Amino acid sequence: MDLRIRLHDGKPFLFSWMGIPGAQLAGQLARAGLDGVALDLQHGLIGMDQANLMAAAIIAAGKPVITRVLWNDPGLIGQALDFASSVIIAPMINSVEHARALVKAAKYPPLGQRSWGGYAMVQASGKSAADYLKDANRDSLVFAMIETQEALDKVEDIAAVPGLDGLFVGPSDLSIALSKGAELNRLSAANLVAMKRIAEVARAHKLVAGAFAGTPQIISQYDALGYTFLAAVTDNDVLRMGVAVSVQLGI
Ligand code: 3PY
Ligand code: MG
Repeated sequence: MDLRIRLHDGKPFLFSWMGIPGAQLAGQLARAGLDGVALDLQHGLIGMDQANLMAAAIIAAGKPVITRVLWNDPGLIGQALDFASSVIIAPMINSVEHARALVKAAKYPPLGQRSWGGYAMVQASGKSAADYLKDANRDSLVFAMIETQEALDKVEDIAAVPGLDGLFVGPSDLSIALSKGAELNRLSAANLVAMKRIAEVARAHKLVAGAFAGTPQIISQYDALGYTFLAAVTDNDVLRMGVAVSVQLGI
């Protein structure tokens, strides 16, 4: 699958979102039918030593690895790309400077200054090192998280940063920011207004619009606003709901 073409084809791309470490679980989720698996290295409990094993299990199942890095830091972004993440999501991108630093860390020259090294990514691509380098800026996609008032104020300028591939809304943080700390509500009225605008800005700049959703109801509301790259369900919720359903059925 050509991920860049797939992410721009306008159809929903739904992925699971993992915070629990473990390659077995990652492989199972990758085979469970969604389009990809995200590793949450910001708020999940996954360290780099587990993340690379989980990435290998996801790739072995034929799915792309999406990594939400701990922070917009060139070392962390480089490691996530080296263990063969196809998509980087960076939290709290609040300015043009943050977005430029993100692209600089994630793309090779001439777009950025990604450092060469590590071979998991070359092996996972099935290409020679030279061909991996040739295609890397196209095949490794970078999303800037929009989840603060500052980011919202600057979203047009952030979206215009060359080399960025998408905007990814963190609707929990966004709702906290827009309510000045009063509310955690991924579907708040203020969120929906802001998210409609963010999706329009993304479209105007030919960027993919993504967001953390987490439930079928939220997926359909964000889908209606123009979001196609959606975190659909978390590992924690799969376990919690699985237990609840099993108990109801008396299994
Ligand atoms: C948010 O909603 O703030 C996120 O970062 C996604 O989990
Ligand atoms: Mg967040």
